[in-house]
Amino acid sequence: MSVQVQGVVARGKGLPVSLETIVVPDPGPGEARVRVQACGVCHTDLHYREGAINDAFPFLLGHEAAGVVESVGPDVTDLAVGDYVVLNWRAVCGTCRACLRGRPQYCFSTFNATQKMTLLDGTELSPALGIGAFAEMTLVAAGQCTKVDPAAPPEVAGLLGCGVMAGLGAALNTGNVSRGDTVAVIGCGGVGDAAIAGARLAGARTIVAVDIDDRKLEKAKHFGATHTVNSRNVDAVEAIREATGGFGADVVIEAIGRPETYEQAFFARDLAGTVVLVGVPSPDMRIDLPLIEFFGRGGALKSSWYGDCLPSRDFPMLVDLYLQGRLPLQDFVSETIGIGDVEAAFEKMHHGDVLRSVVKFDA
Ligand code: PAD
Ligand code: ZN
Repeated sequence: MSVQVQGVVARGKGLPVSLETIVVPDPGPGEARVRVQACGVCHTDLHYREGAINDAFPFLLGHEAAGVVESVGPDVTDLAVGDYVVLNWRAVCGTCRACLRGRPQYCFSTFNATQKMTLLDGTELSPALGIGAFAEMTLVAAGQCTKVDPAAPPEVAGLLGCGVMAGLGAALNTGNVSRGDTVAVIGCGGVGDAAIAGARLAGARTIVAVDIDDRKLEKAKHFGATHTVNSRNVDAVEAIREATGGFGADVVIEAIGRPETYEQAFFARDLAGTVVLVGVPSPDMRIDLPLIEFFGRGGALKSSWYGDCLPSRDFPMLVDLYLQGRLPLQDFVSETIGIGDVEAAFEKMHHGDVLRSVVKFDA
């Protein structure tokens, strides 16, 4: 039997989101239906609402979530009703060219639910990142459910489903930050602060946080920044060089997704250093840099999709670090809100008032 629940829908470019009744089908083969307990508000949801990802409106937003498996499709064996899971948007296929070469973190053919959730009139919804978890119940591919220790509360564990994992992984996996490295992180929202926390976990020696909002820089120190730079007042590239013996950082992580900050990242790294772009640009953005600088500076220019994470490997491990007090995931949660408060949360995110607003559902 399909179920009807409330969900947060973006109906058109730039329109405020609305709370709508959505129809969630019974799980078919390879699918699972999950009772969502908490779902964080990520900047990517706002990108969807603004039409910056694609035009497949209406979207069912929300993708950073934890919950409990409510039912599973007939052939699903590795997941059971009642399992506590974090939802992921990288259910790897095991058979694409990336998976076959032993690089499943790049899987080019990840699984989502086959059936569509719909509005009451039958209009098919596009779930954000194949999840759609600003809803009391959502339908996903079984592989999108990663079991973690239920001792971690859902508003905390769910954050690993997107932004915090993206930031941690940008440092740990894509940037391969190692003990003794110097690191700079440009943009200290949830993603950037997670990159800072990741750099600290990896043993970075210097961690420079760059933002245009002093409140964000204060928070960044808490996650491990050793230096802070307000790039509204000073030149970010100069300041990063100054903090790194005049050379630039070994790894610079851009966590905004804008050409001007990418350019800062490009010039703020040491020779043979690495730039990691984890911020998501919009399709109209362009960058114009002298090609000789690409050659002359050497090193690596990388993008980080989802922190190059493997959910089955990384989520349980990071939850364990959290439970041991070694990763302050709880400090990313600025507030818990109701399902009707997502539009207001976008507004707060826009004004820099929060790291993460997390929608909590009644148990
Ligand atoms: P956020 O809005 O919470 O944080 C952005 C931060 O950047 C804020 O602290 C701003 O003050 C700061 N900022 C804005 N403009 C500037 C500037 N010119 N110079 C310095 N700082 C500035 O967003 P978020 O942390 O949730 O997400 C950040 C990006 O990461 C965003 O583009 C999002 O879509 C992307 C993302 N990527 C992945 C991935 O897999 N690559 C996953 C999740 C999110
Ligand atoms: Zn996200």
